[in-house]
Amino acid sequence: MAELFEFPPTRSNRAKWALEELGVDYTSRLVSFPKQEHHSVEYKTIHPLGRVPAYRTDSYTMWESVAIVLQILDEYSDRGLAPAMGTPERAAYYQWSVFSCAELDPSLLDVMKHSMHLPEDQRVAEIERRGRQRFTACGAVLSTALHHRDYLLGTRFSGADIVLGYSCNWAAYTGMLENHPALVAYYERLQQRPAFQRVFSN
Ligand SMILES: N[C@@H](CCC(=O)N[C@@H](CS)C(=O)NCC(=O)O)C(=O)O
Repeated sequence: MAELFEFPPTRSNRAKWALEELGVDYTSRLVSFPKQEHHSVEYKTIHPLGRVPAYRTDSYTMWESVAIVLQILDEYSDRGLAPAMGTPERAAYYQWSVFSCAELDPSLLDVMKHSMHLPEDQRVAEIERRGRQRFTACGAVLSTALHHRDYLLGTRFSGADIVLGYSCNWAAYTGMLENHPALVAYYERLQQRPAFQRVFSN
């Protein structure tokens, strides 16, 4: 059976959401950060950097939250959460999925660390400021993309919404989502999904 190595509510929730949307039979393997299990020699045979998520099946082991989402949705392509290869919809699907982890996640991490998580004497106001600035620019781009659209690909929910939806959850936690009403409305739609509720209520 497939195994998800996770520590909610971190980025492992992206992979978990995809599994829950599809109803995949999987086993959750909790990797406790407080117990430093992610730094154990054993866990580093699963993820060499000691991070979550990681995903293991009978035939492969992989890590990187977005890559896991895209892989799982391709394995269940009949479920329609991943557009067909080579289509314009697939182009948008790749674009927004990579945009979320390459542009949004780093800015969210900077703001979270330098305004919330690091001890005060280690926080750098300039890093926080630049993170907020970068998120604001990305939020404006997303607001335009989502104008008159329920989801990134239009009326159809896809894996790109799982990837971005996790970033929205993170942005709400840092207090940055509320400056972008279109993103707030989009995130509210995602929160209605039973799979989202199963993942984020724990
Ligand atoms: N780009 C990676 C980031 C993975 C990552 O940094 N995960 C964090 C939790 S959100 C983690 O495991 N941190 C533990 C550590 O770095 O020690 C992904 O999206 O999977």
